[in-house]
Amino acid sequence: MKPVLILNGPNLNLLGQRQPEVYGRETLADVERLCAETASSLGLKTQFRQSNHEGALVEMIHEARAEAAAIVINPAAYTHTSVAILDALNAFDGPVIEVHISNVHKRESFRHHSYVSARADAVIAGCGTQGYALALHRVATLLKG
Ligand code: DHK
Repeated sequence: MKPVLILNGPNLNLLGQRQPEVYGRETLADVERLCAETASSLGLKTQFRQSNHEGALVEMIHEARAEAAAIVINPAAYTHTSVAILDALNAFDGPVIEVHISNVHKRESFRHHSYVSARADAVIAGCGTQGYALALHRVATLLKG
């Protein structure tokens, strides 16, 4: 079974330190641990990656075409700007789940639009880092189907 790629966009390397009132106090390492534990309970494997660079994220999605069964992506700020990430996801055949730690719809209006949602099979926002675990549960269901 191929792994589920869990992809994190810009500034998420600072999770736990930046705006904890918005994103919480857990770090990205905590999220990676949560994902590994959740995946193992579901019989899935994960590959956990982060980049601050749009092109690097696009290339990781290209690699996933051959190497991953599904993608869980928090594109962070690129959610609201990146046609390139949308196009890359459109070239990926498996399930795609979009995750936002915060409820983007409760925040500034520029966060209300997502390019990635045009491709995502599901969108999870406002569940904190638990959103990643919820996304993996949905991936497990979709991969069984
Ligand atoms: C993370 C970010 O860095 C923001 O740019 C997005 C997203 C929201 C999140 O909630 O995980 O607007």
